[in-house]
Amino acid sequence: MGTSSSKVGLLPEAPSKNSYFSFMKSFMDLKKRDIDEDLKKQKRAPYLWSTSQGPVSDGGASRKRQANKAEVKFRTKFDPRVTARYDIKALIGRGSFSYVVRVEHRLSCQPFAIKLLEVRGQEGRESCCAELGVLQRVHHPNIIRLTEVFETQHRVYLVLELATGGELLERVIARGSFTERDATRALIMVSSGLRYLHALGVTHRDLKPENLLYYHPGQDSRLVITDFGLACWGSNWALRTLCGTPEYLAPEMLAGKPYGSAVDMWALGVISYILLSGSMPFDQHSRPRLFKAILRGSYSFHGQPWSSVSNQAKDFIERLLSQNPEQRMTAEQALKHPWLVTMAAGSSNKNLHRPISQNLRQRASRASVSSSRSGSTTGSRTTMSPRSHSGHESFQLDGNRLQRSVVVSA
Ligand code: PIT
Repeated sequence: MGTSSSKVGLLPEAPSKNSYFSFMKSFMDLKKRDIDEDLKKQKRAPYLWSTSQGPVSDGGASRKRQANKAEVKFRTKFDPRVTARYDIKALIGRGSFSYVVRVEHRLSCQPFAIKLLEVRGQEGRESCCAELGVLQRVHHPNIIRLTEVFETQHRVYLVLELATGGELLERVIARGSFTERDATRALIMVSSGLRYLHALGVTHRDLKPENLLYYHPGQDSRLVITDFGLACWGSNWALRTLCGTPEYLAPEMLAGKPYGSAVDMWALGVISYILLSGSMPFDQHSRPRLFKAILRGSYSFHGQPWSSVSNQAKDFIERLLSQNPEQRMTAEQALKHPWLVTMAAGSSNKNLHRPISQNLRQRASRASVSSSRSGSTTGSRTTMSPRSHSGHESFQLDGNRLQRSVVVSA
């Protein structure tokens, strides 16, 4: 296969009679816990992680040796047709089946990012086609832009615009001040991207702060939504697969109900909560407890800095963290919410930076302690992908107990 610009068929997820029973199970997926240590470190302490520097930035000799090994390894994975056009500069991110590298176009000297996807088996190819199918059709300033695609039998190379401004929360920490107005700026951009995606019929399904990148380091940078690895066509009630990052999963998805683009809006509510407080609305140690809290909708605005946050901002979050997806704000409605429309003009303009960054750092250090304990699933922010799953799983609250049920392939 050569350089490909071919359109990829859509892969709607509307359940057919049989496929209903073969929807993939997602949770407690041990395979996913085998994800390499680099990724675990990266995702467990995401708030203090520099995407642009990666784990090789802190200078220790053994780390440098490891980094060199990793560098040799990923370089060998690039097809000569890709390296003929692009000079591979550095590894900037790594997933279970993928690498993201910074490259330079040899002719124009322009920087880009290339996401290399390892395509294994039929399922791998299908999920890759879904990701590619979405990326090839989206054009919006708040969505990462795909410029070129190369395909080989076992790999796909997505050439993407290079976002160098860092992750959303890294920037919050790096700033000296952070106000509600700053939060609304970021949330308007994410909501605009979501409004566009949802109007096209695309649900992202893995919206979280790590997937929101600033295009450049300047104050006026746009924010772009990245990582369409779980994105799919089918926005309303057509989807059943349980996948995403535990802390951001919507209750209807956990409950195994058919769901739609409202799951992205729930995730936006979680992100808004984090952005204004540096803490998670649902922050239980074990997954059963976490899921129980989400299914109950038990979160609060207690602790710092919530007493300094406006009621309008809290109302915005409440309307996103609504248990009933039909009552949850859509992206269109979020953009019309008075808090976003006025860009928090009615709030006190207090600098919330200190409590937010304190909470973010505390959480990051708790996560790194728990990640060093073997066998712990605490704080795992790893995306759960439907790729290796063979059944449909859901969770129900039965009194105080969380019941898990799995429907495996018929
Ligand atoms: C950048 C910089 C960076 C990461 C990315 C792009 C990743 C982008 C991406 C990842 C996906 C996807 C689409 C885009 O489906 O640090 O410019 O999984």
